[in-house]
Amino acid sequence: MTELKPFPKGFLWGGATAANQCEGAYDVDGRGLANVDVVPIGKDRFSIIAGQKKMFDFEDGYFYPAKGSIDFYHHYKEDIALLGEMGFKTFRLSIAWSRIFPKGDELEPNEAGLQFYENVFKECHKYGIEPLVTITHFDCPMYLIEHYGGWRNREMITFYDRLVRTLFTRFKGLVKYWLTFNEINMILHAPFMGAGLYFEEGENVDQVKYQAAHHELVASALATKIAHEIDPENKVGCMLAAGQYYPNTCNPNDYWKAMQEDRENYFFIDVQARGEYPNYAKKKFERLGLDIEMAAEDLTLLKENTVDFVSFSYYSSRVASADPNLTDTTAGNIFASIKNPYLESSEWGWQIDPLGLRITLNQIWDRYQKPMFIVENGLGAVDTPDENGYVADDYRIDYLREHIKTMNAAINEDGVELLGYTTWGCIDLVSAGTGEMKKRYGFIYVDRDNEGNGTLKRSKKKSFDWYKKVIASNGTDID
Ligand code: P53
Repeated sequence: MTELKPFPKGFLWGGATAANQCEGAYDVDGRGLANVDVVPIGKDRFSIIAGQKKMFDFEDGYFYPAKGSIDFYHHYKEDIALLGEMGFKTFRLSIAWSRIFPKGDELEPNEAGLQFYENVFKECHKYGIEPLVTITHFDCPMYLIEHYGGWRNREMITFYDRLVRTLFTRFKGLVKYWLTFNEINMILHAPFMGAGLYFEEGENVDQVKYQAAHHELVASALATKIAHEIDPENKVGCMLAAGQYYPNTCNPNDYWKAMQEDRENYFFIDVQARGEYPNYAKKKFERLGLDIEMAAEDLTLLKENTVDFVSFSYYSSRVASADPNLTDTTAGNIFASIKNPYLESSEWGWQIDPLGLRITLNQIWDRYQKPMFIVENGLGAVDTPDENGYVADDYRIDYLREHIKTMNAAINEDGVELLGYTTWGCIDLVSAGTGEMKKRYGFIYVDRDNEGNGTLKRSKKKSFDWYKKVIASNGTDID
């Protein structure tokens, strides 16, 4: 038996989801249309999420997986009961903005949307589960995109302000852990999905992205301020799609390239956790000829309202090379990376690197010295259920076990401060990258396929009982 030193007392074990990838019910109880609804599965998906192909509404001949998804909207009681059975201490979920403000610029919220989340949070507390709430996990009401241009427009800050005030007031006492923007660095890689950005022909894409990033960073600081004012118990975190870059060789040029790639991602967290634009970013804007418009009060707001903790997703490390002729990149990931010959890959070409998690934890800790929270980690794989819906997913258990080991070492051997761990897609849901249902991460199997067929029946996989034991032993028994 692998015996690990215990995790800290009160360590928040759990799992994570996002509204658009599990709720379905896209037009129920007054919900408005959002960017995440209109991204279909199939070959056009990437150009749409990248803001290159315009698709602002449903079109014939496409399948939109988020419309129905696993219908968490109508199954939440059953689903949370299963998470409770596993002994979850926390459950990460996100708010669909367009359930609360269907168009986004209304003055009054939609009560039915608020009621839904209130029911969900109360259900969590029944089982002693602390909700961890992502305020926006990629969603942006379509109305705000069509009429304001999404996050390129400074007015978005006002709408976000209204959203967060509404949430912090209504859910005071029910929610204490908040994340402002899921994978905020995704704005650079998938700008339509990440920030409702669509680019016109000939536009300076970097200018638009970094201007939108500034608006999100200000909105995030403002949310942190409001959260603390409304309830000093609130803890607000930022959220990074993490994964350290390794240099492809010890050639200093490769190291330099890796450092630059890392900075492109850490830039956001540097602002959110340290409260100011790093010099390397200011210099980069100068070099690129970007002119980021800022209001007089922005820099003070950023400085005075840094986050309480730093959260991140981790699936893999990445590799950078200064050699332009190296084209052997990993498949199926929004983050293109050179292939690492020392690592194995998942069925979707994501490379598996448990030690990379320890490295990433240490890098982030060294950089910020703020408590951390791993809010996504896991293996997307094809599961083959037997006639009872049971899946012997040893591959998933192996993946998680190896990551839990290095996470334990980071805490107990290196001394990093980690609040908790929520595995991605604790119940099977729609993939963000590909829109597939077939790419599963869960402890709970959901009977639904890529075309939307299936009974939606939930069943436990082998990993369900395994994770239950991990949590019950506070991570000491991971066999
Ligand atoms: P999927 C890559 C591509 C898209 C979203 O991804 C991503 C990443 C990984 O960094 O980010 C997160 O579903 C995201 C989740 C998503 C998860 O990774 O493509 O926060 O919404 O589902 C896994 O396998």
